[in-house]
Amino acid sequence: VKPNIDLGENYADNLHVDVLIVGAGFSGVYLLHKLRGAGFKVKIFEAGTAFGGTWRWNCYPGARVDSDLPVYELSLPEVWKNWTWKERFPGWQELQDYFDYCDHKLDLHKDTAFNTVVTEAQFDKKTGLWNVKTADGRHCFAKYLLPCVGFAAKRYIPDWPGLETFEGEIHHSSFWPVDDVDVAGKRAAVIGTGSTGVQITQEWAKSAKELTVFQRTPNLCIHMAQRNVPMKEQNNKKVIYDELFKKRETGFGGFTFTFVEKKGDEFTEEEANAFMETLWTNGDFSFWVGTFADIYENMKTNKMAYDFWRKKVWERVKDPKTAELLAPEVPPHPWGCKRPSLEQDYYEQFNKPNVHLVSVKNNPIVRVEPKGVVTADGKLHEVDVIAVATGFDAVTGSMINMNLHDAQGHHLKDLWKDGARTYLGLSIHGFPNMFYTYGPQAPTAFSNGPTLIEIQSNWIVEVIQQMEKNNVKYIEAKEEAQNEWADHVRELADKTLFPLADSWYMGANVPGKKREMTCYLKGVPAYKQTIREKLEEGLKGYELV
Ligand code: N01
Repeated sequence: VKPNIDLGENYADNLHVDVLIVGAGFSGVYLLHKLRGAGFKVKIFEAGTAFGGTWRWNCYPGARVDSDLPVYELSLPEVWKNWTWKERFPGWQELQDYFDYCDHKLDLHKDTAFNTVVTEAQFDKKTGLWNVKTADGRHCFAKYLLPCVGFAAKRYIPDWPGLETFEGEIHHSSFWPVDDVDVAGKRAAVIGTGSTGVQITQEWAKSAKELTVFQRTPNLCIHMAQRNVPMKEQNNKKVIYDELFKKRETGFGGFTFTFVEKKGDEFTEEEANAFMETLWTNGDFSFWVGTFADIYENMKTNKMAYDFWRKKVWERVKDPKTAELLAPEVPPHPWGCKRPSLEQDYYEQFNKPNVHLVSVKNNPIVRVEPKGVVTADGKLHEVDVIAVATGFDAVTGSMINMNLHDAQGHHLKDLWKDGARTYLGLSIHGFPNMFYTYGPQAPTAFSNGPTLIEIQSNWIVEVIQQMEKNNVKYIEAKEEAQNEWADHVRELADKTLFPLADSWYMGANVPGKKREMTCYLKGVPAYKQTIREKLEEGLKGYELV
């Protein structure tokens, strides 16, 4: 059957598969392996040149993951059994090696087309097929389309006038040159102090002649207890890996730890300090998503964490003015309601004479000139190299970027102009037979990646298998069910302190973007239970044709 939508030049020569996956990061790799194993004809289209998704693009200096091993890897024994990491929090090079190893073990490349950018996709209800077009004019027809494009595929660069006139070297962190950028003997600038800006600062402060860090909002960073993990230690622990991979699905944030049951005011001051000290010593995200039960609901508890954190920073920064900019007395937002970064020696960098912190909170960057960056006070900050670490049109931007159209031809961008609407953070009404991972209205920003990705992917595989068994042509999320889910996601957020922060979680980092919570805030275990229930109740909320 030929779809009646703009066929390729020769339909018969086009690619025909059961499942087309877009993106070759954790989700794409896992889904390809699982679906192929279940007997489906599957292909991946990947814009980049190798496996790894975000870890191929974001190869800026110091890029490393904030989840410790072994939770930040796939639970596939054929991969983890003989794979050894070097560091507790692996860097981008190691992660790239890991993905190459996945390819080696799982033979992924034979079903992956690299350098393949999806430019348009639409489902045809008559044929029950997706028609997917690529930048180089290819077409693929697939019964199922799985966008696995992550939450950070669309970079955000402020529209500073004069950006193109800069005479030095300038790069956004997510489009970093593979050959890196040498700042030795140069004047460098980092714009933005999110997780990316913090990591670049830590590196460049050690090699640049001068480094200027432009900070709009301080990052409330947690200390990372980084260390080398000997192979023997990892191998000894592998006997409990299966157990750990199950356990990470029970933690709110997809980690093996979770919030304690006690609220802040159920601790004495002494107990609370001792508790926070223990979490701090862990040097991981337990200080963020393994802490007081009510930290994101109760301002008093939240402030207790902030004050503890602030003291830790002040102990490390010598100049009080700089310390006040990095860790102000009045919190810039409730603690943890913007993504905290894990840092190793970020704060110490500001004690160096070659490192300058410029607050652009009340004195914003107004333009870029050939010689550098100009702030509102008229000052030209002369630099040779700029790292633009201004983040992403996060969570919703990745899929909008794919130019997806619903079955009637509406662009996803228009459908979401007043806010994202999804069902279960997996499907969208009007987009039959499409399931996405690690995107809007799922725990995404609040979950360790591989944990959520596996939960969602296992669900997707099961749904596809059920559909094929029952000869279902297509499945589509019902509009009422979608509205209910979208409202639920918002209501959950409204009970918390998260809407008080101007974060990318809230879409607040991109001018003009609808301000709303983009992710599901009830935690990974509740999410897993809910999506499983819908499946077991006969795919409640979906229409099956
Ligand atoms: O982006 P961000 P990111 N003038 O949006 C500033 C993951 N990640 O790339 O806070 C001046 O967090 C902006 O200021 P403000 C992780 O989930 C993980 O750093 O909006 N500054 C902010 O400081 C992370 O959260 C890892 O006031 C401007 C920065 O740019 C997510 O990716 C590593 C500005 C953007 O920070 C995104 O992180 C890296 C302007 N006009 C990333 N516009 C690890 O696991 C924006 N900013 C370690």
